[in-house]
Formats: sequence, structure tokens, C-alpha cells
Amino acid sequence: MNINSILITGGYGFIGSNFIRFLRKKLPNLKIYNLDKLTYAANIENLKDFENDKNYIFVRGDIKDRSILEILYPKVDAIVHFAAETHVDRSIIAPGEFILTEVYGTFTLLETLKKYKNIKLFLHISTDEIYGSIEKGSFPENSPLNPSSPYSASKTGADRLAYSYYKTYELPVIIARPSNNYGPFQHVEKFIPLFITNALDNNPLPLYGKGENMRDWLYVIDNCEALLLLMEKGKIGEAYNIGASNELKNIDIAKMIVSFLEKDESLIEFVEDRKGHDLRYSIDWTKIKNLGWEPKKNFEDGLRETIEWYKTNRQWWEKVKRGEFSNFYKKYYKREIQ
Ligand code: NAD
Ligand code: TDX
Repeated sequence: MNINSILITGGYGFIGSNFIRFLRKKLPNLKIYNLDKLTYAANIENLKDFENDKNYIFVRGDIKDRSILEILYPKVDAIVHFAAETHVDRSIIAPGEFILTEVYGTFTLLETLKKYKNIKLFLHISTDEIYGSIEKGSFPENSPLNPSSPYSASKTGADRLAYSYYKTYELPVIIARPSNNYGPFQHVEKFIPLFITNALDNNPLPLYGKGENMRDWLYVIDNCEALLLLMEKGKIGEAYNIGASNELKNIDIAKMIVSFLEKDESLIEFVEDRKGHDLRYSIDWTKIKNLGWEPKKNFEDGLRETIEWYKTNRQWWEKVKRGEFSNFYKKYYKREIQ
């Protein structure tokens, strides 16, 4: 597919900003539009080095605002849609914004797309959480969807809406369903960055329940490679799981983090479990493997590099912790903000 210009939604978030940087390296002449509302989860420092890039255009705006889409759509050949509310704990406390952004936001993007035949691809970023928890085995793409948090339920709505616009209106939709990403620029509300940054400051690491829950950890750059491959070789109308087969219990990751940082395991504090906490996510990613993709990063190396990144970018995360985030989670690092 010949793409000269692209619209990224949510490009100041964790995966979106890594993807923009990755695209710039792979496709130096690509014109990149980044439409981001700049919610609490965004960080404009994530793309500081793009300030003088003439082929990078940031537009502050909401995906629910059709008038902005009408200006941007005629200019681009493809869309990669990351924008979402993404933190499961927040969706349990305040689900409304998740429904609006995931469902109504994705609907607005798709509805506008009907008019613009110049756009050859709408790559929708879904998640492995839409399948729900599985005790044994792994979900292939055609498994029933059984989301269990307001976050994953609203992401399921978005995923199926995207599919329905392919099926009903023949729009060029591809759906990616990655597993848990980790790496640089991830917001400190998420498990791995929260534990690394708390441990660096000798603050407690709040492990939910017994720490037995398992996730499949995918290095963010491996995910970016998979997404680019889907742009090039994915089949319109199809959904693709992107996993890493790095399934680990939270407790084991917590122990790795304290050990790599040479801290004491007594920092790990078992706290009240997340409501409706999914025990295990596991996806079968044979379909994308058959297209020619495989994750490259070994988890231990990826975790060590991520720890190094948070160590050397203390200013980046201290600012975030002092901001709005601190009101939400202050009980976990009282000592730091006093
Ligand atoms: P993030 O929370 O770090 O960033 C989300 C970005 O979207 C922010 O920059 C925010 O400002 C923007 N945004 C939110 N609402 C918006 C709106 N209405 N209009 C425009 N911009 C808006 O998210 P992330 O972790 O980078 O996740 C990106 C995507 O990947 C999401 O769709 C998420 O569901 C999906 N995903 C994430 C993971 C993961 O482990 N992080 C795994 C699988 C799938
Ligand atoms: O303080 C914590 N303590 C803890 O034990 C936090 C924040 C998390 N956890 C546990 C809950 C999960 O079992 O760690 C695991 C990972 O938690 P999160 O980082 O919140 O990720 P998760 O809920 O698995 O969802 C993530 O992966 C899929 C992303 O946030 C989603 O956006 C993505 O779709």
C-alpha cells in the first residue's frame, strides 16, 4: 500500500507516541498528522524531538468532533486509531468517559470515513482484553468476546463497530488486538511503570489481590512492528491478535523489578483486589505470525531497558506524578508528595 500521509489518533499517549517515532524512522518522508485531545494520559514531551519536523502536524482535538475530522480526512491516505481511555481502574470508578471515547468516538471516526474514498486503510487498535479471562489455552481471533470491565466492554463495542463498518459499508478496516504493552513513555498509572517508579523512591508497590493474575507482556516496539506489517500486509476486514507469549504472574514481575533495582521485597504490599479482576489473558497470535511477524524482545531484557529508561527520565515521570494523577493515587505514594 502506497501511503504518503497518515492520521494517528491519540499520538501523544504511550503506544501512539512510540508508533509515531517508529514510523518516522521507517518512513522518513511520511506526513504524519497527530489528532490528540491531550487528556491526562497524554504527554507532549513524548514527542519533543518532533518540534522541528516539517512533516509532523499536531492537531489538538477530540475524535468525537466531526468538524475536525472533515478538515483532516481529505489530507490523508490512512488512519491508525489509538485514541481511547485506557486505564481499567479508572473505568471501574468512572466509566462514562470510556463509553463516550471508545464507542461514540470510534463511531464518529467511522461515520466520517464513509465520505472519504481517498482513505485506503482504517487500522483500529483494539485489545486482547475483549476476549475476557481464560484459565487454560489461548483465544484465537474468532473466539466469542466476553469482556468484563467497563474498559474492555467499551473497547469491544469499538472493535465490533469497526467491523460492522467494514461489513455493512465496505470500509477498509483492519483490527489489531495487542496484549499488554510495556516500554518507555508508558503512563505511571500502569502496573510496570508504577512499580518501577515507586521502587526507585522506596515507596510501596501496591499488588492487587494475591498477585496471581497473568498478562502476556509485549514490548511496545515489537507491537509497532506488528502494526506496520498489518498496514502493509493485513487483509481488509480481518482482526489480528498481537501477543508475545511472555505470560507472567504480577507477583513475579514485581519481584523482578525489586531485584533488578536491588531493593527489598518488603516494598511489595498486597492490597485490595481490583473489582472483577481478570485472572489471565492469553491470545493465539498464529495469524499474524503467518504474515511474517514475531516479537523480538526477550522479556528480561525489555524489562531491564524499561527500568533504565525510567531511571534516566525521572523528570518526565515526576511531573506526571505531581499532576492530576497524584490526586487519583495519592494513597500509594503519600510520602513522595508531602
Ligand atoms: P494512553 O492512555 O497512553 O494514550 C491515549 C491517548 O489518547 C492520549 O494521548 C489521550 O490524550 C488520547 N485521547 C483520549 N481520548 C481522546 C479523544 N476523545 N480524542 C482524541 N484523543 C484522545 O493509551 P495507550 O496505552 O497508548 O493505548 C493506545 C491504544 O492501544 C488504546 O486504544 C488502547 O485501548 C490500546 N491498547 C493498549 C494496550 C496497552 O498495554 N497499553 C494494550 C492493548 C491495546
Ligand atoms: O497498582 C497496580 N497493581 C496491580 O497489581 C496496578 C495499576 C495494576 N496491578 C495489576 C492489575 C493487572 O493484573 O497488574 C496487571 C496489569 O495492570 P494494568 O497495567 O492496569 O493493565 P491491564 O489492566 O492488564 O490493562 C492493560 O493492558 C491491556 C492496559 O491498561 C489496557 O489499556 C490494555 O488494553
